[in-house]
Amino acid sequence: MASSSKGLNNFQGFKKVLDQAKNIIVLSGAGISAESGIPVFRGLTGIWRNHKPTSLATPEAFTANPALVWEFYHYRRCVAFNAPPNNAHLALAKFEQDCKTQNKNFHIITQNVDGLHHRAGSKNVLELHGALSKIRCTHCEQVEENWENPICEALKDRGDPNVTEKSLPPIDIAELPKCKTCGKLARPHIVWFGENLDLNLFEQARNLVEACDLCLLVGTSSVVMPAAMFAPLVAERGYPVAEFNLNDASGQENFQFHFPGPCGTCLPKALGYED
Ligand code: BV8
Ligand code: ZN
Repeated sequence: MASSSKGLNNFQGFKKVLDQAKNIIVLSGAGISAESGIPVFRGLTGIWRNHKPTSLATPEAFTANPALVWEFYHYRRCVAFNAPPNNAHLALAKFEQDCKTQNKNFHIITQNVDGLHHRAGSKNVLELHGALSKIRCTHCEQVEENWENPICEALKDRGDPNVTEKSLPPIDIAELPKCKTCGKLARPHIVWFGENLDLNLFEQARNLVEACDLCLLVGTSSVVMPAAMFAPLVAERGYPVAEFNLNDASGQENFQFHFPGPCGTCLPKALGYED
């Protein structure tokens, strides 16, 4: 593939930069999990009973109809818990091991909540927006891991993306997941739109962004703040950003490298694991 001044498919140039870098970060979004069969976030629109995910992933939606929001997350848990990590996740997990032997720092900052980086074997992962496998008490704020599927009896056989809501019997709030500590209603431990990120996680991510000398931006439409400002920050600091996306998502001219195509193919190739 021809490379151009825009660093389009410049695998050789990227490999040189990669070999010299000492503090590498990956910023990943829903596109890295697409080849695992998980619908991308903006692609989810209309997939789940014609609801826009951005209208369900909000505290207001949960207050208004906790059962509907829990059905949405029950569906997402079913899909994510049964999805295998793909070659992009696996290549990053392998690369983390190689960085360790070469005394390089490597971290993944992900917007995804599907847990696939961990399942691929990655250790240094910051889950900026939380995780489908965690729930938090709406009363005492206790956070617990929960892989049960269904998470509660009332959600068994619910969550079908194609069914018309009206045909379903309502789920009483008392039947929804509860906190194991105080027994009150639990919610997904996920950052919804309009909610603050965990400040400690955000600070950690900011520090990694300020300290890195190479940033790989993988499978994100770069529209959700504050995660979308990280890669441009690296470029403004004068360090290389390599974007892996089906298309030229961010359109950022000051990103040094662009690898258009499925990241399950381009990323292992760029990291030198596949020809
Ligand atoms: C906050 C959990 C303050 C939920 C998520 C107006 C303007 C600007 C900002 C705002 C605004 N109004 C409100 C805001 C703030 C808002 C925001 O950004 N809204 C957007 C919609 C405009 N942000 C917030 O509310 C955040 N909170 O700002 O608080 C603060 C600030 C700093 C510090 C503390 C507090 C909270 C945002 C978190 C929302 N929660 N997730 C859930 O998942 O259920 S975000 C959600 O979108 C997902 O996590 C998802 O990961 C994320 C971003 O989407 P992408 O990952 O990029 O996915 P998308 O589908 O969009 O794109 C997929 C990409 O992959 C595409 O480019 C596609 O081409 C590519 N692709 C597809 N297949 C492949 C591929 N690439 C390679 N290979 C493939 N095979
Ligand atoms: Zn509680």
